[in-house]
Amino acid sequence: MADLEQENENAESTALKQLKHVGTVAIIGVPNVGKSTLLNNIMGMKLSITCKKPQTTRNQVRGILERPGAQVVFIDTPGIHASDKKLNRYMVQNAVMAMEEADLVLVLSDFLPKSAELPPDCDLGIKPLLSHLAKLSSPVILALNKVDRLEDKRLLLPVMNALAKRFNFKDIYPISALKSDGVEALLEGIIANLPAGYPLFAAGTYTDITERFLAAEIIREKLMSHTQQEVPYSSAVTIDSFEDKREQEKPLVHIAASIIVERDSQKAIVIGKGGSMIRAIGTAARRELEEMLESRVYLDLMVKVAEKWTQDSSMLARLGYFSPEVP
Ligand SMILES: Nc1nc2c(ncn2[C@@H]2O[C@H](COP(=O)(O)OP(=O)(O)OP(=O)(O)O)[C@@H](O)[C@H]2O)c(=O)[nH]1
Ligand SMILES: [Mg+2]
Repeated sequence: MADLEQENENAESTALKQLKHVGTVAIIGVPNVGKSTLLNNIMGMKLSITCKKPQTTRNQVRGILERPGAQVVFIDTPGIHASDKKLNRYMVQNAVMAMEEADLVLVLSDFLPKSAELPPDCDLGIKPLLSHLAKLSSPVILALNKVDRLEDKRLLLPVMNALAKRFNFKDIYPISALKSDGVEALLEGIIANLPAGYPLFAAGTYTDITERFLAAEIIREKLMSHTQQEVPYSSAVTIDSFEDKREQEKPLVHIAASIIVERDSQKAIVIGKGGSMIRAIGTAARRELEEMLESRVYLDLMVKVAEKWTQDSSMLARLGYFSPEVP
């Protein structure tokens, strides 16, 4: 008991100790520029799913980075884009809210220069963001991602100088989130721009997402990569049961999940000929879940139709996509 009291006291005193640099950093950009890849790279683990198709991330995903004297809460957000669909409006609202509440905004762009001259109409491919950025009072840092694709790296410096003159960014960093290039310099720049403060999360906390949420997301990632056209954008995944038997002699996690689509025709695609597609999705998801959960995994997948769920507020809320801002 005395030990426990001592432990609580220690935890409290750690929480009450000011750090030199503390804050939330919203990672913002249009779809597909590599925001989730960057969060995973910073955290050294997969917290957020990624895909070569756009509009992958739908919720805020937090990764909490601890460095000596610093705690940084990175928030991965959905790509900002224009759409009338309720699900998409929820996604964009989610990103805008994260940006407005952040202590620092990290804008990610995959603009890569083709010559040393910055074209006069260059908007860095971030036009959908510009009106939101104009309203912010917090510092905004730009990272040019995917520089591993740039053949002539000598173009970077003159173009970054021109960008610094044209846009009001606090700093500009070239990075490759995929190859881990320039990320450390970016982190140092971010941390230097955060004020002193009390930790926002208890020491040792590295995320706010649950294994259950990540399991659903990993299934959705495999679904997105295996299917085409509208199916990835008409699908959601729910975890119906998550039986954790990792404590037993032969560790096992039994997951039952449903893939929700909007139409019977989409259900047929997800199931595939003789069940071939759902088997492929299930196998890919199970392999990754086994690695993540460090256990054998039994995965039961069902496919269900919920007509027009991407347009239906109550269905969206039931699937975890709820925002008071999107009626
Ligand atoms: N070559 C290269 N590809 C990258 C890099 N970073 C991300 N990608 C790829 O770009 C694609 C999109 O990456 P995501 O991390 O899912 O992008 P996102 O910005 O989170 O996308 P949304 O969630 O849809 O807004 C994936 O195929 C990534 O592998 C990079 O530094 N270099
Ligand atoms: Mg993403």
